[in-house]
Amino acid sequence: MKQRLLFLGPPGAGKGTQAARLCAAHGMQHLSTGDLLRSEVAAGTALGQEAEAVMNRGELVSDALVLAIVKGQLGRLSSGGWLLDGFPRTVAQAEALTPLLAELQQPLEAVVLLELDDAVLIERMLARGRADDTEAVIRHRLEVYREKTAPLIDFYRQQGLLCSVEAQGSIEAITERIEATLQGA
Ligand code: B4P
Repeated sequence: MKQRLLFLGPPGAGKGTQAARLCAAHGMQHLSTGDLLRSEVAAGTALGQEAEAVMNRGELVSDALVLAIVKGQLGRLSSGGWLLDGFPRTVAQAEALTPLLAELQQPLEAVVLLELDDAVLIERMLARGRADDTEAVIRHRLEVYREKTAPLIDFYRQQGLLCSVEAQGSIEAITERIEATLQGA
C-alpha cells in the first residue's frame, strides 16, 4: 500500500477520523495541522493566540504561520510512512511542500480526496460541536474551501497523484474504500 500520503477534502469530510484509523492500522505517522494548531491554542502560545480567532471565524490561518509550524515537523517524518492531514490547504502551501519533500527524498505517493455533499458535511460538523462548528462559520469554511483549497484538486491531478474516495457511509466502510484505493493506485 502507498505509505506517503496526503488527505484533501472539505471541512468535516472525515480527514482527521480516517487519518487516525489508517495510521493506527498501518503504522504511519499522522501529521494534522488542525491538531497542531489546536495544541498551540490550548497551550496559550503566541502562535496559538494568533491562530485561535482566525480558526473560530472559519478562515485559514496564514500560510506563513502554518509553514512555520509544519517545517519543523516535516524534518521528523518517519521513513516508515506518513499521512499529512489538512495540509496543504492552499496552492502556496502545496508549492512550498514539494521542494521540502524532495529535500527529504520522501516524495508524495498519493493524494486522497474525500468527497461528500455539503448537507452531510454540515450535519456532521454540527454534531461534532467544536468552537468553529456553528452553522454560519461552517458555511463560511465551505466557501473558503472552494476558493482556496479546491484548486489543489487539479494541482495534484495534473501530477497523477489524485485518488477520489466517496466519503459517505460508515466510518469502517470508508476506511476500507481508502485502503482498496491505495492498494490499487
Ligand atoms: P481540521 O482540523 O483539518 O478539521 P476539518 O477539516 O474541520 O475536519 P475533518 O475533515 O478532519 O473532519 P473530522 O474527521 O473531524 O481544520 C480545522 C481548522 O484549522 C481549519 O478550518 C483552519 O482554520 C485551520 N487549519 C488547519 N490546517 C490548516 C492549514 N494547512 N492552513 C490554514 N489553516 C489550517 O470529521 C468531522 C465529524 O464527522 C467528526 O465529528 C467525526 O466524528 C464525524 N464523522 C467522520 N466520519 C463520519 C462518518 N463516516 N459518518 C458519520 N460521522 C462521521
